[in-house]
Amino acid sequence: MSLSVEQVMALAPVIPVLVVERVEDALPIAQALVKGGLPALEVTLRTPAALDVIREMAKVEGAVVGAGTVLNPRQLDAAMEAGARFIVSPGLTDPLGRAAIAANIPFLPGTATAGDIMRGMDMGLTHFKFFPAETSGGLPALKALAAPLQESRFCPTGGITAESAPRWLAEPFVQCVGGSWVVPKGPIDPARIEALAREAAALTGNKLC
Ligand code: 3PG
Ligand code: 3PY
Repeated sequence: MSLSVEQVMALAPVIPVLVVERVEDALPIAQALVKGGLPALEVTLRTPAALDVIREMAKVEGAVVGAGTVLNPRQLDAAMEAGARFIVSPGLTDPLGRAAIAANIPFLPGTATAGDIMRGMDMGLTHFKFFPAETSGGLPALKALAAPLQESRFCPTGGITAESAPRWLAEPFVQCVGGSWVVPKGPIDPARIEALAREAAALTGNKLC
């Protein structure tokens, strides 16, 4: 079943950003995340194994596997061919934006300025990643950007933690956040990943955090 970008962003409050080096880690990681309540999985194309990791993770029941760090139309095609159901990029270029729209695949381009977002709006996009979220000015910056660009909805990513996520999720223009904290670096520990996923899946907006 194909989903809209809104539907992908509504699956859970957190989209785990995954950098997976070994194909054999794909199934245990995806199973633990889905079991913990995080079905939308962003597999970054930053390792030689990434496309095979997408293929493996796509076999996990309940997983909605997307590709991150997609930089150009060639990588978009490769990710879709591997089974990616949504596409995330660190920034928005014309060739990638047009290719994703033509392919009719949910696309979350990275934006950090009003010009980035306006370029996306010109293409008909309404949902954006805010990246790198903390170093681009954090929540005060996104609040200032969202005020004049009221139709836009965001998935802030970059420097967000389980502790800071509730502050972001409390804003009406934030649909979900992305982050790598749910799968700690090092040897895979499925029980720990599942526990971190469960905690992330339960996060809600909290202005007091
Ligand atoms: C990344 O670039 O890997 C993502 O933005 C996730 O960043 P994080 O490790 O700061 O969550
Ligand atoms: C991506 O992986 O698409 C990024 O922009 C970094 O999270």
